[in-house]
Amino acid sequence: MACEGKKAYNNSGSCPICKMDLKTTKQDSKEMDNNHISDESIFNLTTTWNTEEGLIIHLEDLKGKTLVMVMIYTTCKAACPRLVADMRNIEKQIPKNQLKDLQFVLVSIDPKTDTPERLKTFAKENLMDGTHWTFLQGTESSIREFANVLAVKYKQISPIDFSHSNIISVFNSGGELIHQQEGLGVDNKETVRTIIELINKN
Ligand SMILES: [Cu+2]
Repeated sequence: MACEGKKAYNNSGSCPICKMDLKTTKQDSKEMDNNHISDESIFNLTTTWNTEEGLIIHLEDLKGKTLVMVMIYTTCKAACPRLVADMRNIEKQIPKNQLKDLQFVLVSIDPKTDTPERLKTFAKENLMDGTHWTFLQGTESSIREFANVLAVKYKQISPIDFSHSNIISVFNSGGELIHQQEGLGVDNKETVRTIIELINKN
């Protein structure tokens, strides 16, 4: 509630100072906090992405869920199969009833090969076609921009191969980077603990 001045009150009635009738304000402050995106949020990236389901989305569309993200390419024979296994290993340790508050996101670094169709096939082959899995195809520049935020480095080293960092990143529901694990088959206790903590906080 607000009167003509700048003060706002939780109750209806009249302003105890100026005695004017209070009017309902458009939005209460709690609601405004929920809509706020901090400067550090990946939701500030305005690029568009194609999902494996053929939808066009902004990263902001992922808002509201804890995010576990990794950058891969589907034809990788070396590191990516192990990164995918690591993602599934993390998934296994999350209580089933909490998976709805979580989104696992795999961003391709090879948008030429990894079309939405190709990503869909890859998702099915790897039993990652549940609704809590999302695969994204971007453009060369949107992928590079996203990688920079994650401090992921990658480089095309042959027509079919890339060298790349092996990093799994955890974001809170506001799109802020909270935790990263680097390496393949590393101890993921801390990652799982962080994810569950973020889900419970949300
Ligand atoms: Cu790889």
